[in-house]
Amino acid sequence: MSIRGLYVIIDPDACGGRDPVDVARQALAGGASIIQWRDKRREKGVQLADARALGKLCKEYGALYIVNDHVDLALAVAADGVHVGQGDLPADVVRGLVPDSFVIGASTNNVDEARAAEVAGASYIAVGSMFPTASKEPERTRAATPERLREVKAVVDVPVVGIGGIDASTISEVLAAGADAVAVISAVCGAEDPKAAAEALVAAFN
Ligand code: TZP
Ligand code: MG
Repeated sequence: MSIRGLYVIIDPDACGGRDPVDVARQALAGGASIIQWRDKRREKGVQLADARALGKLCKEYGALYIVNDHVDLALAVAADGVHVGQGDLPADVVRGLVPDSFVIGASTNNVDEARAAEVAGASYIAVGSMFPTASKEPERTRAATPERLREVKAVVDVPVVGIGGIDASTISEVLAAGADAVAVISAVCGAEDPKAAAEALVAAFN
């Protein structure tokens, strides 16, 4: 399974009170090829049922399943991979804990971080924030640009994922900069019709 296409991050906070598993089902029906589970609020034991349900859904749809932050939760729900930020366990440490085939995604903001993450064993590099976003706390978000993504794409061999403030009106700019995949939260989780929103984003890849 490759890192390509629409990457939808399912964050319960962004689902407008709807069941995140239902939102994920709609995203997959709309053509998402990668799903990430991201729950910044609940303890891992409390997240477990939703994280498992998402894994089952991804198998049904043949989508890649990634868990944010927590390598133990990712392994516990038999996810395909884990996504780590600059403050999480680094990719080289995670590599020592997971099977060889495990996908490790790394959040970066610039060429130096991207290079370091690749050397540490990341399977893909996310670059953000492409545009302003309300989905992440401002003090934890650093600005990047599609041009920055282009620079990263030029120096790493692993797939590059654009993230942050991407919607149907901006996705083409990120793809034109060389993104292999595009990750979104609000553009799908916050949409009235998540399936239609996913379809509109997927259409930009064709
Ligand atoms: N990392 C960088 S920006 C961001 C994350 C998790 C938030 C993406 O959410 P949205 O709603 O697609 O801007
Ligand atoms: Mg993290």
